[in-house]
Amino acid sequence: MAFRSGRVALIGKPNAGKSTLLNRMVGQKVSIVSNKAQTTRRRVLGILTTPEYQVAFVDTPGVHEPHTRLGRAMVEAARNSLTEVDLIVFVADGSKRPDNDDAEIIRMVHSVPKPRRVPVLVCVNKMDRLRPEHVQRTVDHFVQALDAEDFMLTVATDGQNVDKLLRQIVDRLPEGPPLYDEDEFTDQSSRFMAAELVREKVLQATRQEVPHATAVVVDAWDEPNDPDGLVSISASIIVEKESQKAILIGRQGRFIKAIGTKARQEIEQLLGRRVFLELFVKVREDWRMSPRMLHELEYLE
Ligand SMILES: Nc1nc2c(ncn2[C@@H]2O[C@H](COP(=O)(O)OP(=O)(O)O)[C@@H](O)[C@H]2O)c(=O)[nH]1
Ligand SMILES: [Mg+2]
Repeated sequence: MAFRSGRVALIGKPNAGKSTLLNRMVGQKVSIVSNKAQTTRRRVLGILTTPEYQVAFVDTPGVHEPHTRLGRAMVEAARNSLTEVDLIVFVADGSKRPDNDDAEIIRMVHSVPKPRRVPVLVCVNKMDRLRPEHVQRTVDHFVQALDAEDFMLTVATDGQNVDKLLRQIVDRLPEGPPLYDEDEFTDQSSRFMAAELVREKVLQATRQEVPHATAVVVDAWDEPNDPDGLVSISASIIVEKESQKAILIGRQGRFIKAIGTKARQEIEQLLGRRVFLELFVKVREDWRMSPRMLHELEYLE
C-alpha cells in the first residue's frame, strides 16, 4: 500500500479530552493536560510516523466565548486549523450532554465554505462516564449535526478504542510522502514544552482563578556539552495578583518547591537528561491583555 500522510485537527469544547487523546495517539506527551478548561492555549502539533503513514495532529485550544486578548487568539487558532487540514476529528465529552459549547463548534465547522470543508469523524470520548442508554442518542446527535463519516467511542485516559480511531483516521488520509522528519514528534521548542510542563503542574495543583491567571516563561536555558552534565533551566511563573503569588509560593516556599520537583521530573523525561530547574513567581497585572506579553509567551503567532 502507498504511504499516506496528512494533517488532522482535533476540535471540541474545553475539557473533552483532546490533548489526552493526542498524547495517546502520538505516544509522547506533546500537549499538557488538566481538568481545568482552557489548558491548551495555542495550536500544538503532534506527529505520529510509522512505516505506513504519518499523521500530523493539530491540537487546538477549546473553543469558548473569548473575554481577553488571549481568549481571542485561542479561538482564532482553533478556527484557522479547520481549513488547513485533511480531516477533522470532533471530540465530544461523553460524560456530558451535548450543549451550547458543542453547538458553537459545530457552527464553526459549518461556517467554512463548502469547497474547503473537510471530512469529519466524531469521537465520543469519556465513554467510561457515558450512560449506556444515552450512547445511541449522543452518537446520532453528533454524527448528524456534523454530517460525519464515522464515529468512535473512546476512553482517552486508558487508551480504549484509540487504536480503532487511529485506523479510521489513517484510512481517510491522502496518499503522499511524509510532511515532517520521521523523528520529529512536535513543532514546539524544548523551551516552550518545558514552560508548558511547569504550567501543567501549576494547573493541576491550583483552583478557581489561579489556573487562568497563570503563564510560564523560560528565562534562561543552559545546556552543557557534556551529555552527563545538568541542563540548567530558569523559569518564571507569571500571575496577575500578589494574592496568587502568595498561593503559589506557599508556606515557606513549599508549594512552589513541590511544583518544581514534579515539573523537573517530566522535563528530564522529555530531554532524556538531568535537569536543574529554578522557578520564580512574578506578578504582571493584565498580562492576558498585553500583546507584547502574549508574544513573549508564544501564544500569539
Ligand atoms: N473519565 C475520563 N476522563 C478523561 C478522559 N479523557 C480525558 N479525561 C480527563 O479530562 C480532563 C481534560 O482532558 P484534556 O485532554 O486536557 O482535555 P482538552 O481540554 O479537550 O484538551 C483531564 O482531567 C483528563 O484526564 C476519558 O476518556 N475518561
Ligand atoms: Mg487541551
